Amino acid sequence: MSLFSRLKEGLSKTRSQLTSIVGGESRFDEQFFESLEDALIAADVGMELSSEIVDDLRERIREDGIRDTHEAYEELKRMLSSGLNVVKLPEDFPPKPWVILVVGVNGVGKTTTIGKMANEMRRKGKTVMLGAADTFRAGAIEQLRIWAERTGCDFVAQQEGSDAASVAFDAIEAAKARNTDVLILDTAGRLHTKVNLMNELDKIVRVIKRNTPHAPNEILLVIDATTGQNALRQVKVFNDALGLTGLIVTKLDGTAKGGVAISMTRQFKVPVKKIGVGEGLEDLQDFDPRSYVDAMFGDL
Ligand SMILES: Nc1nc2c(ncn2[C@@H]2O[C@H](COP(=O)(O)OP(=O)(O)O)[C@@H](O)[C@H]2O)c(=O)[nH]1
Ligand SMILES: [Mg+2]
Repeated sequence: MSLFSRLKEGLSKTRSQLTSIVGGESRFDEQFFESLEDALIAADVGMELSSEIVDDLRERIREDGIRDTHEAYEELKRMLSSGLNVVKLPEDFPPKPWVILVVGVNGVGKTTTIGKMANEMRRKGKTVMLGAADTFRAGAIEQLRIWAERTGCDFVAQQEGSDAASVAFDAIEAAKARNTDVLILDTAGRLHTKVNLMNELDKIVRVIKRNTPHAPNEILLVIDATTGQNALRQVKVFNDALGLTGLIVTKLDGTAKGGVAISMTRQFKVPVKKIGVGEGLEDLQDFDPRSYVDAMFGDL
């Protein structure tokens, strides 16, 4: 399957919800705009942003003399994708090691996404090390070890309950010693309190920086698309605490809420760099706004 068809399949629920709400409107009147706004809200674009987008569209329609629902829908897609930037993870990783810290609440898909990213980088011929800085549960360490084996990566871990920053330190030292291209660090999504978690993550960042001033090169927050608008809250909390370089939106397969990728980028100016469209090794893609918007909206 091509990347676009996989994306299209992933976003099919969002798309069919959107087109079924808007598609019934053949007349080009107030009702059309109301349906459109409802559809955007249902797809999780967010209340405020949805009404802003529809207002912008009305204005554009007036200026350009657009006269039917199909043309208006195409214009909407153009507007949305031009407002989003393409920001990819770099293909080359000087200076070594390129350190990626992956953060996010429990169950969003951090460890799985790390496996997928590692797979992609290995395919491009990079040497990759995975560091198990989620020391909260033994299961989490084991899960990452399995991904390291599957993808042919080096693996660094300590025992369950050990200091996460110390694992990060060990891993970065090992990556330097082996001249590894990329080090990806997994982290916990839940500790006894949220304050504990943010302190732990902050400590990991400080320990990495002190050891290797150019690192961490990326701090990526993983967001589960099915979470709904609470995702925005997560972006705010992690971004305020750590200063994110990018977002990864997972579980876009089988959710009707693909709009979350749009509302997050608009609100926080933190780019979506990768999207997850399934549980398999290959189910990770770059975020390309035009393809994303096309797959999400389809044709009316
Ligand atoms: N459908 C789907 N499931 C995913 C995706 N990414 C992760 N998952 C699943 O989400 C669950 C939690 O993933 P995990 O990586 O353990 O999350 P973590 O707690 O953030 O490390 C697992 O069952 C994964 O297979 C995705 O893109 N699509
Ligand atoms: Mg995990």
